[in-house]
Amino acid sequence: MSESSQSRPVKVTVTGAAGNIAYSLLWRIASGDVFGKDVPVELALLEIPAATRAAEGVAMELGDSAFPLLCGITVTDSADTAFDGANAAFLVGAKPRGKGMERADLLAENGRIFGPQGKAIGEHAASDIKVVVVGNPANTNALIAAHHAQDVPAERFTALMRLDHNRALSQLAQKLDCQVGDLSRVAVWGNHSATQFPDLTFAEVAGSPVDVDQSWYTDEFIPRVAKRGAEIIDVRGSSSAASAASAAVDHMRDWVQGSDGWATAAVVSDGSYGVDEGLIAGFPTIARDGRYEIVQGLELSDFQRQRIEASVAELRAEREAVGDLLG
Ligand code: NAX
Repeated sequence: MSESSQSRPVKVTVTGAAGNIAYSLLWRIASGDVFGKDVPVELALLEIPAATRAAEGVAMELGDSAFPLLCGITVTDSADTAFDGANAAFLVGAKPRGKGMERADLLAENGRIFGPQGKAIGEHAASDIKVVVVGNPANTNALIAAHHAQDVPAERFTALMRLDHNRALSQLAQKLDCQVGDLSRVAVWGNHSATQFPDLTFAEVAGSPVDVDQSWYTDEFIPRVAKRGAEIIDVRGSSSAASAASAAVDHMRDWVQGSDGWATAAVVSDGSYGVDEGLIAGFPTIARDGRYEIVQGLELSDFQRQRIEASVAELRAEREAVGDLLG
């Protein structure tokens, strides 16, 4: 990490280490894509007991990849061990929605995972810990983890909305027939769910305002980005994994090394733009000096305010549903 000396390894915890996303993510971390090409990495892989053997297999393959920067791997089912001394954590493992499960049950089941993991982070992680929650419902899981991590500032807990951001960039680049790298000032507000608001109001292509017709924007672009996860499942036959891992790499790399302009991250709200203080919501952010800062001073239209409010209302309802875990 930027604040560590280059010879000291950064300690990184990944939960859900035997799962699909981790199978891409771990290789990117070990190759130096997140913390820098000259920063050694020590990995701690956390799994449930039934999957630790599979995680051992993942660790064997990581070893077989002979990464010069990878200087140690621990596989464990103990959160206390996994987060011991951690400088960064990717909380990927989560309880999937079972058949007939209500959203409130899903929230509660995941609360039972993210509460104890937050507590273990508070008790054992390094003082510079940075956490990104990937496991769904990511925003509220991050809220629960932050609540249980005593003495860790809430801004160290974030949730992944960079995949939504990247999906928005990709759709817009296809529409404008330009390169993703030509685009800037795109953001996704709210929850990592179908209520999210991918916002092109401030978007620029090669430094000039983006001009797209309103019906494409509201009837095609917004729903397509918001429901892209379901589209991938339909076409690929399983959920987004490599793209989610890649977005998690982008999220943590920018947090540690700084972003190139705007990037979307779900961070703890300071009350900006009418988003209730304390909720973990997607905002336009800029990462610098090891912090995600919410872009301030944007003038919002009624349309933007309504879209943001619809997603924030869902986050508020999720927070209420897990109220007993936040008491
Ligand atoms: P998998 O089911 O392939 O892997 C999940 C792994 O987590 C399993 O190996 C399981 O044993 C483990 N696990 C469960 N509970 C655990 C616990 N308490 N401690 C440690 N490990 C635990 O799922 P995968 O495809 O990797 O997806 C992981 C999560 O990411 C899911 O919740 C998924 O919904 C979420 N996603 C989030 C995205 C985002 O942008 N925020 C996009 C992709 C993905 O949908």
